[in-house]
Amino acid sequence: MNNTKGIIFDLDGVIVDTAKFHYLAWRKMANDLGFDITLEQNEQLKGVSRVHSLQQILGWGNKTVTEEEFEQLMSSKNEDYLAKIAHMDEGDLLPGVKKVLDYLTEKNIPFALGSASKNARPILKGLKIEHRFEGIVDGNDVTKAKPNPEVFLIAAETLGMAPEDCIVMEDSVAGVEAANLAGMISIGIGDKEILKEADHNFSDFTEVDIEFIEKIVRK
Ligand code: B16
Ligand code: MG
Repeated sequence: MNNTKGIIFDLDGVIVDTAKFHYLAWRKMANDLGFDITLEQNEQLKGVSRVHSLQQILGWGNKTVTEEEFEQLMSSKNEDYLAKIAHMDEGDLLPGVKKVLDYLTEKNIPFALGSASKNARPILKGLKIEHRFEGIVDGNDVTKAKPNPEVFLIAAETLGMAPEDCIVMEDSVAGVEAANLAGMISIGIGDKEILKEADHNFSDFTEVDIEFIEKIVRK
């Protein structure tokens, strides 16, 4: 039996800085429709599924579109986003992430992915870390988006761990809420003021030291 807890990583904004590319792609779409979205508004889109992000953005711009146009906007935003992240490789891991993943692997501490993104697998492949996750749960595997805890509960199953034995690393308000609702330990990566509901906070992974990980994974 494993005597450590498990870790569930969010992807965008935690392992890799794709958040800025989501923003640029949504912003371009909004601009094409005749309005703009701010960085503050973008905070509310982090961790939020593609469908819900578009609904939210169209609401901000007071735009109504047909179902067909909605699908078209989602797919052109995604194409634009994929073009922006096409050349990602190991060098795009956010600072400090590799050190933590290496430590977890060395100590046999299991970890999984719990991401809202439907593009998670190709991104992990590009980063060359796909094989290191015990389980990968992404936007293709869930029916309910964050802040619903479904993605993290399935990720806990892939780890064979009870929710209270899982620690979630998240950069979004919706994701921290999902982790808390799942009964997991939540760690906010990013602005402490924004992620104030998290159990622990760090600005980024360079601040997360090995002693902290050692302590928090202990059962
Ligand atoms: P996609 P995460 C989330 O990923 C992003 O934070 C969010 O901005 C994005 O809209 C969502 O994935 C869906 O992404 O369009 O690639 O399916 O942070 O949960 O890893
Ligand atoms: Mg995220």
